[in-house]
Amino acid sequence: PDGDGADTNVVIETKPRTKRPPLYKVLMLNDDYTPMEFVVHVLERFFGMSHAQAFEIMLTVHKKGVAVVGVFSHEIAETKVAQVMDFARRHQHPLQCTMEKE
Ligand code: TYC
Repeated sequence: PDGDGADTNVVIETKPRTKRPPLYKVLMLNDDYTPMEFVVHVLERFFGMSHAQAFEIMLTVHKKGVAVVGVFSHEIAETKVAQVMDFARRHQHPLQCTMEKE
C-alpha cells in the first residue's frame, strides 16, 4: 500500500514539556565599610523582609561573606541588583549585590 516503500506516516512522539523560566539568586556580599544598619534597611526596603529577618540575613553576610537574599526571574533579579547598587552608590557605601543562575 505504501507504493515505493517511502514512509508517509511518521509519528514523532515528544513529551509535553512546559519549560519554566530559569531562576536567579540575588546575592549580597560583605565588605568592611557599609554600616550594618544600612544593609538591614536595604533588605527591608528592596526585599520586603521584616526587621528581624533583615538583621539575621545581614549578620549571615557579615559572618560568612555572602548570602542569598532572594530568588527571582532574570528581569526581577536584574532590577533588584540595579536598585541596591544605585542606592548604595548614592549613599557612598561600597555594598555589592550580584546575581547568578540557580
Ligand atoms: N561588615 C560590615 C560591617 O562590619 C557590615 C556588612 C554586612 C556589610 C553585610 C555588607 O553585605 C554586607 N560594618
